[in-house]
Amino acid sequence: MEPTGSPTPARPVQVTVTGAAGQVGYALVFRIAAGDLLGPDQPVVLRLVEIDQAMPALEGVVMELEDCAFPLLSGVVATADLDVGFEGSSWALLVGALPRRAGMERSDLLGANGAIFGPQGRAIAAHAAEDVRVLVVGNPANTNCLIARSNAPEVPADRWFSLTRLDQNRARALLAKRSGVPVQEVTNLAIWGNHSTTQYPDFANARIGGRPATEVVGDRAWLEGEFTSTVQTRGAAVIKARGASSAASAASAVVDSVRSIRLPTPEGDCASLAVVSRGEYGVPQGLQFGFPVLTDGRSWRVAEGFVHDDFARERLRATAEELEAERAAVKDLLGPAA
Ligand code: NAX
Repeated sequence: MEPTGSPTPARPVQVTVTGAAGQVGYALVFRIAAGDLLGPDQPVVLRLVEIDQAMPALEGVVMELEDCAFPLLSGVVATADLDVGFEGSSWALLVGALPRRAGMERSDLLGANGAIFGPQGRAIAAHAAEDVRVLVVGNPANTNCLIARSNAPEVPADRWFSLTRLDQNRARALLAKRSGVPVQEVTNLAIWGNHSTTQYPDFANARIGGRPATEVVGDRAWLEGEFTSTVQTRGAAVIKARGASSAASAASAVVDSVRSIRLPTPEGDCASLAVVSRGEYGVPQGLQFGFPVLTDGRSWRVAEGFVHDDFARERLRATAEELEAERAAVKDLLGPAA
């Protein structure tokens, strides 16, 4: 007989991570297994997806996961088969992608990655759990997400997200450092548009200690110039310094993103996520676009009331134009839900 008063253990949630043997994957899966993603009481089964060539390395990751003896890790599935990888998945974190190689044009990169994300979208629609939510990390993340979503018309459009949280975290940290305040005092910081150098880190609507960031910083030229370009090019700066692209900070941003989707947004703040545009703020419909998002933990909406001056409007126009060009470049890969 069960001892009385013992809580019923929660059923494990299936979490899929593609590209799990890569450097973001390696920084991410241990945090998920430790309970950072879904909380300290929620057991998980990790479904790790890789390409055939990376399966031996993935086996090593699995060994290390076992060697951590995580109490919340109910099981690990390592596979190169998408149908198995997405079976019953409630969270699909699409990290795996092809890196840009020397001589590759951006359109080649879009095409090569698009060929990965169409089949993944179809496999998610066919095999994932009814409540599946998808977060795309692999670059070009917004357009890869659009490709996957458009190939999965059975999965509602509001279940698809791509990562702009790393940019938001970078921007918040930079403003906190400049102002000499703890990072949690920097709130309401939206990243608009594409996860690329055209993104707009919206300092004008951000707050520091509850006051407008523009007032606290008191240096508009720095905000429009050095601040904006530092956020936009931070990824390249990390590569230059480390000899490899952001990994631990990217994994941390994935954890933050999922938490910001499944937990209510704190009062006066917003989550930065790229979501399907329904035309908010004049953004072309159907793009996967970085917006400030508010959620109650079940459904989300784009935050209203962000004010844009000419500088901001021009930034939004440029990043929307880039995403429209990306959408045009992959039009042959888009599915029926585009
Ligand atoms: P790595 O090259 O270290 O790892 C990528 C992994 O994906 C490899 O193990 C590879 O075998 C696997 N892979 C390739 N094709 C696959 C497929 N079809 N199915 C399953 N797995 C596949 O890259 P890493 O540094 O981990 O970065 C992963 C992706 O995240 C890249 O596209 C990168 O550009 C992107 N990033 C996006 C960020 C964002 O903010 N949106 C920030 C971090 C990161 O740079």
